[in-house]
Amino acid sequence: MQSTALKELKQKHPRPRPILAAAAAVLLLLGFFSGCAGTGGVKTPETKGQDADSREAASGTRVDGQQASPEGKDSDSSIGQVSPADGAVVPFRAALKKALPPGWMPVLERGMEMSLRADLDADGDEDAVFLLIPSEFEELRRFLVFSDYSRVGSEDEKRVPVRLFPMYRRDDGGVHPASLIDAGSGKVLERYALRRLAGEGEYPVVVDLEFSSSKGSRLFWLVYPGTGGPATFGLELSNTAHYTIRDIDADGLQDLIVFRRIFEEDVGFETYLMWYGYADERMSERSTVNIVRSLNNFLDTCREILVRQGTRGFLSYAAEEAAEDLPLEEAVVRVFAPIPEESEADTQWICSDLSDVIDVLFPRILENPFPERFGPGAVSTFQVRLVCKDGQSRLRQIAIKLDDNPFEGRQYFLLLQKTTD
Ligand SMILES: [Ca+2]
Ligand SMILES: [Ca+2]
Repeated sequence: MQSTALKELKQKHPRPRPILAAAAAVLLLLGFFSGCAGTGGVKTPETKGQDADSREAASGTRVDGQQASPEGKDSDSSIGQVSPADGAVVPFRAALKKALPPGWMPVLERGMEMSLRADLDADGDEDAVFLLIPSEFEELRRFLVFSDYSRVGSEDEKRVPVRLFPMYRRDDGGVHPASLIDAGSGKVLERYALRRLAGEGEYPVVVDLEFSSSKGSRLFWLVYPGTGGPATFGLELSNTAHYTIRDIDADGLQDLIVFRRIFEEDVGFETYLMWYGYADERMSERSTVNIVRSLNNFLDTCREILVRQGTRGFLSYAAEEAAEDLPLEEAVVRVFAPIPEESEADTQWICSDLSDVIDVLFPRILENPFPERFGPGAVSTFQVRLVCKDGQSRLRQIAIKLDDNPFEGRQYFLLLQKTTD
């Protein structure tokens, strides 16, 4: 599915969201979790992890083995008449026609009922999930129209309720529709795709939807653990929030990290990082940290330790671990590196002796200094003033690293910077 691939691409390189007035900066973020009806019939998860999209994209052939006809006609036959053991196809679309609830219609792509295909219940047979909208929204029936981001700005567009309609294939070759699942509603459906949190061929499998509106976006996941019924997970994100998906704790499962930027009287623009992860067959919130307040706290503590315990205590608290292996003087000079544009005479100088460093003045941080979509390598540099016992002082540069997993262990540390020689 080309358009699905495009959506994925758009998620990785999203267009800038419009910045709303401060009054509209109120952010609503809520996670909700609820179980859905079980799918039953669970067997050993020995699935192939192929999904319909990749295979369709690769071969131009429908997953069920049928060529998409130019007219987009569905030539499926009746339900459960053909056994997969015969090498024949499973007629998901025919089953959809028979089971379609009154008042609902499937969203189409290239004239075909759009579905995601994967072995959702891990019984060895591929299943399908169709996307339904109310019949009154017929003008949005084509995914191309429903996903058109330019509709976000239009005033009169109503939110469209969306239902997921899973269908499970059984050993007898028959197709069994499950209950409709409320996937929420939205103005523009930006993405309808499969996502595998543990990698290709592995569970959980996620049916991933994202809606957009002028106020923000809404994420809906239907999470199939491979060992039972799916669980739902949703997030409402205002325009001052966004998310990234990556394995933040390196346990092999992708995580969802949300960034919320909020103005707070005593801080400035604070940024919260919220970690949602998969455990116990569902997505749930793991941990939350803030950026600005915790960074100021870190710098305050660094200063306190330097003043009270001197440079050695300071380094062991504040600097990256490799600093322990360096001679004290070199470590100090590399943590408090010369300002690049300073003259050579200035660059080597801190104090006549390390024990003469009696204070350090850090800047007050007023907003998140790290790249919005931080990842490994998120570093921010600041100028600081080192004060010597003789009353002299010098500007130096520190490089603060936000840890790759700021939710566990220490959130920040100071990097050893390059020396000038
Ligand atoms: Ca299955
Ligand atoms: Ca993880």
